[in-house]
Amino acid sequence: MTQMIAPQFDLERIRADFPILHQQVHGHPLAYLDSTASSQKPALVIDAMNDFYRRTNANVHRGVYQLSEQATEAMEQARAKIARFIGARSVREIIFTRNTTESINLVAHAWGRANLRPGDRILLTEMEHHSNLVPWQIVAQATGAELLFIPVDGTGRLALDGLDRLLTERTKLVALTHMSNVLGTINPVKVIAAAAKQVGALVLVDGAQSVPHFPVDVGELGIDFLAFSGHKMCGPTGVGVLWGRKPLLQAMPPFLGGGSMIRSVGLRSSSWNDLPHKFEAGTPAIAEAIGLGYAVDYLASVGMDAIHQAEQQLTQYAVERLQGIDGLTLYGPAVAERGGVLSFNLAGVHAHDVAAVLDQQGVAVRAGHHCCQPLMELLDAPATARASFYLYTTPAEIDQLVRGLEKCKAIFG
Ligand code: 7TS
Repeated sequence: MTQMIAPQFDLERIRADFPILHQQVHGHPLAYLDSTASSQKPALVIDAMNDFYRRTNANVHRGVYQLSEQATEAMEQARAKIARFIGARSVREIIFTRNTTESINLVAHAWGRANLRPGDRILLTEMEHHSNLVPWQIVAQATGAELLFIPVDGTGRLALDGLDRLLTERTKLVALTHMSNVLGTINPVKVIAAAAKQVGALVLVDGAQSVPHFPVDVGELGIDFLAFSGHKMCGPTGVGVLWGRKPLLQAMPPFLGGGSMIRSVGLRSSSWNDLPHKFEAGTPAIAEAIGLGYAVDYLASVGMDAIHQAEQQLTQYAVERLQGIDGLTLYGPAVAERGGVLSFNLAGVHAHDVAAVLDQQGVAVRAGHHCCQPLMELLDAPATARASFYLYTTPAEIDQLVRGLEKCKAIFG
């Protein structure tokens, strides 16, 4: 069994920052193992939003009065923090959206409808979340573009040996997840982006599971668009981010029309505001954007490298413990190529029953298809149970998971 190396941060101090973690569920300490679906929030994020509503609340980019200016300033500071966090060259490249899903839809509709022609190709992978699949299906149907897929091999990694054949001058966009929310696989985005550039294709990365868990630098990756969600990275729900390279965003038509996104409006036509406002129609999620800025501060203060290292340690420990359970099938690649997401099934027990029994033991895991139905078909599993980790997860919670699974086996024989 692996000796657990202590993380580079004080785990108990980190846990003290998250008020929700300190409670009992069904008479057991809560073991929250569903951060892939949504992370918990540190008190400083909750307090920042509370504070905004108590002291500064007003609409942004509109009023000339003090509160509105302060609200605008706070939101723009958050944008600047996020730009720094992912290595964006300009704050204008940070578009606030509702979530990863909306960020991808923005590119699919604004860029896709303007640029895709019949016969053009979009290259995806077989492990995409529905939010990086369905928007492309809709846009492909509207434009006559074709969808191609990088296959997933038996070990849960992308099979890249055929990449040369899949990428041609007809490929206009490659859109892929940085880390699978089912298998935990971390994809070699930099390598794939370099190959895509050889044929002149743009690259969109679904960073919903990467930006929260390890350092992501858009320049270093050589990509064109990055989509991620605030709620998976210690921030609130209702706010997400699209990063795009400025010349691309400037050339794209708007996604949604309305207030804030215009320069001037006539009865029959209008002109568009500068970036980022062109893509931020209507009143944004102001408190949430500010909260996300604080979440980024928090993650940066702990250190993204330290978070990644701690999660890998924990994953190694969890894999060894789970592999010790008779009848348990664990999906996905070796620990070196994955993050803290473990999907599994217990022989003869439906994943939903596994999750229900675990809940009785205070362990929160998700069960189902995890919005990846095509991948589940490949795994030949209608559903999996999934335990996922974050910076606040402890080895004791993994032990609690393992005890819960033993209980599950006892109940279902
Ligand atoms: N992409 C990936 C890789 C994801 O894991 C998710 C959410 C999304 C996109 C969509 O994010 P949203 O914030 O727009 O909803 N994944 C999950 C999950 O695995 N369980 O619940 C949500």
